[in-house]
Amino acid sequence: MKKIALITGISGQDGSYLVDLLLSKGYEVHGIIRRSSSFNTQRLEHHIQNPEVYNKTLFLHYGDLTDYTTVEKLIYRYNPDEIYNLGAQSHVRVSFDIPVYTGETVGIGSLNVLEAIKNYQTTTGKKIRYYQASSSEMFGKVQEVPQKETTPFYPRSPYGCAKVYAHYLTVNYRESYDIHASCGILFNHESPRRGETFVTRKITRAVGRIYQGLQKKLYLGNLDALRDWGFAGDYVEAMWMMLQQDTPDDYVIATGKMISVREFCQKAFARYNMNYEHYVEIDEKYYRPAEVDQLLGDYTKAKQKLGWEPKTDIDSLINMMTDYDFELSKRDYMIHIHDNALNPTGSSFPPHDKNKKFILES
Ligand code: NAP
Ligand code: G4F
Repeated sequence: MKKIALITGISGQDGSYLVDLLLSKGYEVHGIIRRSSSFNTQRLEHHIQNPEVYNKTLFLHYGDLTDYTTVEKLIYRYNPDEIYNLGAQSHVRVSFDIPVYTGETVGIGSLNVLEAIKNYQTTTGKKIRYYQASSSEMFGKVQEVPQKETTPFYPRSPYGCAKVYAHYLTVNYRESYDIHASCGILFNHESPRRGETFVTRKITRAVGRIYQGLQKKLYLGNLDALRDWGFAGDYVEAMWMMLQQDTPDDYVIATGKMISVREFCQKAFARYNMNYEHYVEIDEKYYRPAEVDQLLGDYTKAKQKLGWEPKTDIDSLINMMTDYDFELSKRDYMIHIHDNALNPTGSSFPPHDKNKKFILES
């Protein structure tokens, strides 16, 4: 029988890759999207435009994690076998600006889903398997290197603190109410679908735009931070694998290798024969009140118990993202030419100013 999955955060990077995976496995997929004044479903467009898929095996529902009734209503209406809780205000720097909202989506949002599952299981006797998107950001000021499932947490941001809360809630609901709930402690994972204010995508977008003359400089914060970066497409497979186990558990998902933001820049610019030192400048506004200096994951448990291993190394990831964004920058260039032709006085909105900082925040 066809399995049914419910995904929160379906319009995000991971949500979109997970949809690709679950549809390819024959699932019926339901996702919660937020009402927005502008489009927020671009990452799902390839499915939305497919009449064989949209509203046949993929269904989108308006809702919000902070609204308990959203989650409860969808669970009772669609009886999902699996719930993947990926929704979050997921930007660490922004969590310092909006700590309360971050706590509400990441922390209370997860509690809403767990409570709804508990109540559903109690009243119907049916079981739902739950995936919690835990984060390596919980390790924060790392207490050992590399980090594994038993490494103590030391979060360094409102986001990290909220993720720790959601992580322990998941463990507690598993132990208290016999819920098949697993936490994936995922280290940074990236892709051409990564949000453009996360550092990797900010860099790969800039490479193409600088090459096309659409941008002069790339302004970044701490270049010395070290991260264990993997490919999002590989990581959603691990999420699915966790929910196929007889016993729920928590797993670190990582590549076991880390490089600095500086080295990432060097590799991405070098892909198009450019020296990053000519283009990258520091803007202190991108520094964080407390930084996570390094993250390096040990995925031994996932390898042994799930049979999961990363398939994409850092060089392949950088090339994938840089090449994708290079093509995007060609499109940007054509739009720029077109706008200038339509309005040679340059008074168009938005203005194309080469000296303007391209991305405004984070
Ligand atoms: P993302 O691209 O930022 O996507 C976040 C998703 O959450 C979006 O669909 C967003 O909707 C949705 N969302 C935000 N607030 C919501 C709310 N109040 N109610 C319902 N949905 C809400 O994040 P991602 O990279 O895919 O990450 C997925 C999950 O894994 C997140 O929980 C993140 O914290 C966690 N995680 C990510 C990484 C990583 O490196 N990517 C590592 C560890 C853990 P909109 O599209 O409308 O904004
Ligand atoms: O790309 P980032 O913003 O990712 P960060 O903070 O590591 O968080 C991501 O990974 C977590 C897993 O560990 C997730 F839980 C979280 O949701 C998110 O997906 O920043 C990476 C590093 C940081 O040290 C930051 O200080 O890059 C440094 N950085 C330097 N300049 C910058 C910039 N980060 C951003 N976003 N923008 C900059 O201009």
